[in-house]
Amino acid sequence: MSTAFKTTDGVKFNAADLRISWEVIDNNYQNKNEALTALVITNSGKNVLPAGGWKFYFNSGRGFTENAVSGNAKINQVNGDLYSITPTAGFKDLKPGESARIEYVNDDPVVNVTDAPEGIYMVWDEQPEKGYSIGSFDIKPYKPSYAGLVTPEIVYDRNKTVTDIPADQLPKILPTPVSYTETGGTFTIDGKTPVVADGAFAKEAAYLANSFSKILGRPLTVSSDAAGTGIALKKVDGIAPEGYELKVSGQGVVINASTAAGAFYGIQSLTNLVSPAAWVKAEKSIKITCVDVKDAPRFAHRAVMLDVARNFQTQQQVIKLIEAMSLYKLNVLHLHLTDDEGWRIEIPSLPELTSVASKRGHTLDSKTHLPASHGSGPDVNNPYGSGFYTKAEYIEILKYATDRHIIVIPEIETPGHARASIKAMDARYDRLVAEGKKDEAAKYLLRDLDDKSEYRSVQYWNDNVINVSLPSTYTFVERVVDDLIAIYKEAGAPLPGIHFGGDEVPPHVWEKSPAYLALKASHPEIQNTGDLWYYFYGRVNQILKAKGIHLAGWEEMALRKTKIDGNDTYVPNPDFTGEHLQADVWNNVLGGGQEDLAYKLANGGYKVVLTCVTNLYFDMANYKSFDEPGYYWGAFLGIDKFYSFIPYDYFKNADVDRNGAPINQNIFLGKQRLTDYGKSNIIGLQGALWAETVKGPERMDYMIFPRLFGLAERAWAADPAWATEKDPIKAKQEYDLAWSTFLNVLGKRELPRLSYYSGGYNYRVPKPGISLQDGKYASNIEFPGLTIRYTTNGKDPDANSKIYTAPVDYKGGEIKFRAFDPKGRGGNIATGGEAAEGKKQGSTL
Ligand code: TNX
Repeated sequence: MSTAFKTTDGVKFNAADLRISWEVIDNNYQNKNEALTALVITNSGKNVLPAGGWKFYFNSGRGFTENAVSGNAKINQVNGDLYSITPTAGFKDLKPGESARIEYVNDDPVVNVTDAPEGIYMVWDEQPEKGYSIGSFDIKPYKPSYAGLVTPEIVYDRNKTVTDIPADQLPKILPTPVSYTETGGTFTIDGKTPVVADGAFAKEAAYLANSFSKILGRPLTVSSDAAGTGIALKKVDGIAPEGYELKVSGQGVVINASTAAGAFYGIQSLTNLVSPAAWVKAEKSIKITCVDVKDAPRFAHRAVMLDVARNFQTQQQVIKLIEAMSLYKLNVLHLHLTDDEGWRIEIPSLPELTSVASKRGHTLDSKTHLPASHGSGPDVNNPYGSGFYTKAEYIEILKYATDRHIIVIPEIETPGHARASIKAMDARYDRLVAEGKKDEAAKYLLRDLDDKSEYRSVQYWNDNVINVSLPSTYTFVERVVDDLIAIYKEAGAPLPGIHFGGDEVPPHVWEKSPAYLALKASHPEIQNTGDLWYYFYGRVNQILKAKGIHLAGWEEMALRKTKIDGNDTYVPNPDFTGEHLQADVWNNVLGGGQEDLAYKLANGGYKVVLTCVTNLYFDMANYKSFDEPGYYWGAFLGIDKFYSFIPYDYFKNADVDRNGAPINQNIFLGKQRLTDYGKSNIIGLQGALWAETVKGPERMDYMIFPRLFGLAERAWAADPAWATEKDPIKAKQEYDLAWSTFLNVLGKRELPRLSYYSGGYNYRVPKPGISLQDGKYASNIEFPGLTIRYTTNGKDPDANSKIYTAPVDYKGGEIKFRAFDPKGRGGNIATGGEAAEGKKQGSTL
């Protein structure tokens, strides 16, 4: 995209000549708990930036006061997270080499880098439909001093409780099997070891033979000779579905299972027994520790939700996720394929869904593509803003997942969070109207053209809710469902359920829609717009039921809003119990009042997938620190939150609120606990990666790994002793030992494996902890086994810096510690000593 534009008064200015940086000036401006921040705009070109006649656009999930404190600009919200900044009379011509500052107030203090504006671009008033990329944007380092800040010193104290356990004493299968015994000795697998499989497990045998080629440089041979020794896959009745028995002895490997899924998990456990080093380069043979394992999962539904709508992820990246999920025995991939900011799957009958709504770039009307969001910028070729899976690509994903016993649940978000669908169907309407086909045009329309209702969604959109009173909405739903069924059929993939969203519909929607008023007049059960909710999901459920598919949704789908003593409350909607509706329940924000929602719904008869924001949200930041990316509206989520989650009693070890402050246990008084009947309705667990802040594959890996191990452990392994132990002291001792073992397994086995497995994952390498004691700097790391390196010359440690082995004499100046994975990939840096500004010590940035 060109960046030069000539204005009518002859001024030529190239937006690429602008360098913009953002900085925090005062994080508690005028003691109002608001942040004063600045955009510093530098003209690095040879021409003058005129004082006016242009705007900047940018994205942010935050709110701002309209007038810049610096008196030279106005900030206006456009829609959703898109804002414009218009220079006012106070903005002067910016000559080459000069900088200007726009200082403005943010409604909330800045917590981390995710709070910075993003995707700034420029638009000239005379050419409003065209956006120009600026030259560069950067975030100035900032050292906050807010409550709850996690410093490297605090990290040090936390890591201190982790004992270092020698690698040979660690269990070699994760998630933890029901029973696991090392029986002594090893068995050697080489290129000649045959795989001998029961006919029912032919596919699994082929998978095993192929997957070992990455370790041995050639695939294993599959033999039907039942007498041969090697790796035997045997069908044995009486083993739990998905369960298996694995025996490795000097004579060979035997995997018994009653189902193909069970045989597959036996294979994955065998793969897990292989030393992580085997993935670095192929060897002629590998030794496997002899074990006796009996295993079966705790929950049938072990899911990861991936949002590819907010920011796109490639097919390749989804396949990589499937690889890791299957190794650690997760079996459901819930793909959030549509939202306000994008539609990501080709639906052959409705081409505008992708030709228009899979693209983002500068636009004033969303007619050919959607607007910039989450920093995707003016250019429709941005790889995170734009993109979709063709039917063929999606089929490949499905086949890949099916071979690994993973079900892919598509999510079509309705009726809220649906701007992409609405705009696509508007574009289809416009096209057919222009062709003179008015009736055909309205067939799939998702909004009432005469609706004058005004609303703003939680994420500030004013036009993102499908009108559920229109018959065309149901024609659309059925069309999409039929196309999805055809796609899954062609892939040979199961489609037990479709997720229809049901998240966050704002107040005042539909109120002034003639279509709604007409529906209400003919349907006595519809008294107000709230009742439309049950009407809509009732109809969607009927559409799906007729096709043998169950309806899944976010919690609101299963709720009926009512009042108690005049206050709003929710009860499980009795209309749908008995319909086997699957509710993914996320809201248990501590102190928010809905802590028991998941238990209420399970007790009330809904099939519940625990997707608790306090313990299972991958998009939340790991902890409170400026350099740790991610949202934090629900909680800060270190891997300990995933690991320590107690599915049947998650109140039990809830300790801190979303600000990291200790919670008052009284918030659980009067809350529903899970009944035995309710337990039978908890079908599983789901970790969720929402993607507003996730641009590109590296960040996706960073947010998911290694927290995924905590999820896998809780979804698969039996209830650990510490979760049910009544004596708190004993429970704590049990927990501490289990936690240390888990972290050592990660640091010494699974993270080194992930560095190479399937091309390698960009998992989060944590910042080391540091502590100054008696003139020496000590350092430690959350995952014992990762290498810590340090420098004392002010430079950032790299893969060649000195390795930390014992406390380092401190003689003044800056000292920097950084952990590395086996490939030499470094994490965030812990800086000790006198930092550049003369502060005593703290984290970088
Ligand atoms: C809430 S949790 C949402 C999503 C956002 C997410 C960001 C839920 C069902 N809705 O739309 O992406 O927060 O954390």
